[in-house]
Amino acid sequence: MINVIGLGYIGLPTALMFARSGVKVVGTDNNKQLVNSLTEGKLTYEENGLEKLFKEAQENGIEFSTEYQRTSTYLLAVPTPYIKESKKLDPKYVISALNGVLDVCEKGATIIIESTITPGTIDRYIRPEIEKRNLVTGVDVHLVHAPERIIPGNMIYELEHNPRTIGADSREIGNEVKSLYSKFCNADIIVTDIRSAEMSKIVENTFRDVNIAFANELAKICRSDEMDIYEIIKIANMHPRVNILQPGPGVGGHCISVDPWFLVGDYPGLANLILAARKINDSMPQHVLSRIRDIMREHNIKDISKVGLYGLAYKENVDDTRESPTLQLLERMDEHLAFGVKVYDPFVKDRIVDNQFVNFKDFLNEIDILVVMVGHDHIISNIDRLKNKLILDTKKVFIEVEFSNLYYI
Ligand code: SAJ
Repeated sequence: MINVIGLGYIGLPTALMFARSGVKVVGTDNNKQLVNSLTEGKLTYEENGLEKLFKEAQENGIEFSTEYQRTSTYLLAVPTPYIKESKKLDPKYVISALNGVLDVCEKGATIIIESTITPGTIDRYIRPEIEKRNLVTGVDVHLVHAPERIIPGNMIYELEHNPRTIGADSREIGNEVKSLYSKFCNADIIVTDIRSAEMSKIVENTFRDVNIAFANELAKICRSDEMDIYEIIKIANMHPRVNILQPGPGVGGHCISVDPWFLVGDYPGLANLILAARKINDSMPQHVLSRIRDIMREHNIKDISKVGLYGLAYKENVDDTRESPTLQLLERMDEHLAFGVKVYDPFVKDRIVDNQFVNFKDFLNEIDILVVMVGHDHIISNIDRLKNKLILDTKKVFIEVEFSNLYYI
């Protein structure tokens, strides 16, 4: 039996995949409400294919509980937030989950940590907790780091098809965990040491952040000198060894906008390019504000409440708003006492910010400038309703010919 600790964005689908593949699974979370709703068969967030997977896992007897279970295999998928001031990872949830496990686990149990952690976290924070109890790693418990790689919006497919990394102290345990994941993962699974697994996860997300920053910096350069960034990226990408990503209103989500900070926090003075990239991506909401100002000036619009931000999620077709560029932008506006901008997102039904609309028609009726912050399919399919708006399309979801009043970042 596997006890999966933490039933959020990663823990839940992973627990369901194991259950579907025939492994006995108990999912544990200290959020009673979450456990109750899962037990009643209600999902807590939307994701492609999650409903179907949930049903199949239920048919295979998955259970949910607030209690840690006594067993030989644990999977920890709890949050690893970062401390804003120091930019370092805060391991408090992993430590508390680990202690919960150590209270009940069988001798020789394997504890797999899926949560993203910085290089050295297991040595610095996890092993000492085990030693405090006079337990010996490799005898009383085995530690494994198996970082997740799935992308919101395509999680279920990627759980099955993405290659994985297993970091373990011994090859034997690494191979055991590899065969466990092979029950649902059809791609290559590489077994390595724990520090390499920790570092490679952070490196993957940092690679993407740096590359998005490059696209964003180019967008600013092109804007300043009236060049078409999209045309330039299209041409440059025809080179067989060039692959520039897309500029946008900023980088959100709990991974790419967070993980590079761990390297900055842990290696000050060394992580220079990484820090610069973070700063560029964090400056994009401000750049969008400047673009809104340009458009307001050009059209003599003085009232910010005539501006509507479309999209609160951090990217297209998901309801996840963590670190979203729209929230970053609203924060900037708040700092400058600029209130009244309207907001709408078809995926975000709860009101989480001021002036948030739940009805698209009402939202459109109130605004003159529509700022597309997120390229949900919904906005593309509603293109006909936008003809009389000024549009700032920060994600390039619309092409020039469709509107006369279309602006890009
Ligand atoms: N973005 C751009 N331009 C691009 C691509 C993305 O501005 O060309 C923005 C998105 O709009 C979004 C942000 O970057 O705001 C991040 O989105 P994403 O789709 O690039 O990635 P995430 O955060 O959803 O998921 C990432 C993935 N990591 C990599 O691609 C290296 C995923 O595989 C990881 O599992 C996930 O982080 C994680 O949990 O670590």
